[in-house]
Amino acid sequence: MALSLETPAKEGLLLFEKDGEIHQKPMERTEGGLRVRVFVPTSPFRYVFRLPEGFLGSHGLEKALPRYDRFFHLLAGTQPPEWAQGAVYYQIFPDRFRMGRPELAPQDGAWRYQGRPIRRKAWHEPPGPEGPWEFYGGDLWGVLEALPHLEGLGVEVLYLTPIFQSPSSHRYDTEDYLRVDPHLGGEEALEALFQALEKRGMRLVLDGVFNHVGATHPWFQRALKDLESPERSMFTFYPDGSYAAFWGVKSMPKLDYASPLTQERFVFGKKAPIRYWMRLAHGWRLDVAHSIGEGGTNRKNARWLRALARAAKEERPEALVIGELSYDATPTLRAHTLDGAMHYAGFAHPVMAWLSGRDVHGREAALSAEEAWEVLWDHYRALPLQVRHAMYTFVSSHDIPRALWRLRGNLGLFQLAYALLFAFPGSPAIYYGDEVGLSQPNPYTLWQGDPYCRAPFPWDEALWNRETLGFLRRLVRLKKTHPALRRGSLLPLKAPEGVLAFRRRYRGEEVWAFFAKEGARLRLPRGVDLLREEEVAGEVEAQYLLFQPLN
Ligand code: ARE
Repeated sequence: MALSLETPAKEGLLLFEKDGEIHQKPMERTEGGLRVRVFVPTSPFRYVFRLPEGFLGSHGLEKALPRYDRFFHLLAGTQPPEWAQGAVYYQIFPDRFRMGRPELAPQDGAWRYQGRPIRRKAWHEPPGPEGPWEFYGGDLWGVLEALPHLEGLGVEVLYLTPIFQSPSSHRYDTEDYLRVDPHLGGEEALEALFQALEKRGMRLVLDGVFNHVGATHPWFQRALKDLESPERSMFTFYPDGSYAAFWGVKSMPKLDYASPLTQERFVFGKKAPIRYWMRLAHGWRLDVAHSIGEGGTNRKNARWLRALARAAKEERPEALVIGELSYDATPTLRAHTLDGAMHYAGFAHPVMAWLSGRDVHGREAALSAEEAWEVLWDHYRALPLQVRHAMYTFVSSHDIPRALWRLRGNLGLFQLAYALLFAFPGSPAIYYGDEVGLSQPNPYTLWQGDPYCRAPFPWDEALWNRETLGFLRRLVRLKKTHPALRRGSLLPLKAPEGVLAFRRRYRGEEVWAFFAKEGARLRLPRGVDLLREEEVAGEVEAQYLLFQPLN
């Protein structure tokens, strides 16, 4: 493959690791930079450039040969699909987005979940503490109906939290992987939605809950009741009769991937859901990916993530498989596993801790702009090159409190958060409702995401914040029309204290981004304020600014 580097340097060497040795290859001078062709024998392939002024690796120029974890890290073969590079997502929690067919909604008390009857709520009621028991009746027909709204916003990929048959309203405790929940409209609705998305060139990413099953799943029921059943091997039972489960939650027994039956049913078999549904979806977000197989950044975890990703790609070569990696995602992604991950530790957490002064649980977490930047920059550099633009980045999700609420309704800061999201490398995700200013119903003292961040989408347009909607539309458009924002590399930018700033660059196009919680005075050359679409130069007061220098 060809590696090139934009540099005025006249000569340079490529140094790369192979069979435990560092090999070198001279680079050729071409217009605009240096270039070298190299056979990539191993994956990951680690390399640095030797330039007259020093060694250039993922952490910038260094005087001495850097440590391996500061080499550029390339994964041969696992390229995230082209469509996922910097794509704009929209996340939907199906029970709460839109009711297309009211007759499909579960009736009050229709069944019992963990011994208690489920509840039917009216669309305008705020979610209460009974989260998983509360059903609003959103369905996939509703999502289909809402496509004009989503197209208007400009989003390209829909990510739906689980849609397969489950007894709870979040549907993370699957009862039947091969059945789209009838209350969501069943397979017929999924098929209709998929066709409609394809027609518009949009994509669909589903939530793959393959770390655990629901306790009501027949496989688990058999394992529990019949010690001789083959299903017994799929789970881990302890001598006292208890069993391994997601976070000790009994309704979510954890799958044991050492079992050939688990492997067959979730990875290799034709009916493994990850394969089976590739007919009606373009990709997967793997739930609790950091824990699949065996938790932690170890080989067993990496092995099964890799196998799952391969299974999806065997059915659909253009499939995307990203993971929910709740903590540092970089070691797992460097181990040649997935196309990307939900960027909690390297984006959502530091950004929101900086802007709100609190961590995701509401504890005091006073990060400065400089400290927040250090976290972002550190994670970015540690990511393999290919996955950087496929990272699922966000500020709100179905598991954490909504950004607007964390920022106490401060619209300026909320817009800053979203502007930063769209300016940063990755695939930005809008959590349903954020675009119209949906917040949380509970008082600020009760610091909780789930279930309060899952309020129904307000379809009464009188409740919408039009300014926020217009603002997000502009951000989406900028991401889609500026290659520097979509595909560009990330570079630091000097700025006054308290300002988080960086540059993005792609083939000659450059965008500068500035973010200051308290606002700041910036000195700029002549250029364009991309959000306000006006020329600026000299001193500018701003809380956030996406700026394109003119030369
Ligand atoms: C339910 C109730 C909760 C209650 C909980 C425990 O709703 O109020 O506290 O039970 O009894 C799903 C449902 C949840 C449900 C849960 C358990 O959506 O509503 O909670 O099942 O039944 C960590 C994990 C990460 C996980 C998050 C939630 O590492 O894998 O916590 N996320 C996935 C999904 C969830 C889903 C499940 C896992 C289970 O996205 O929606 O929950 O299938 C910081 C923290 C991390 C945390 C991360 C993200 O980084 O340090 O610990 O991740 O934020 O929140």
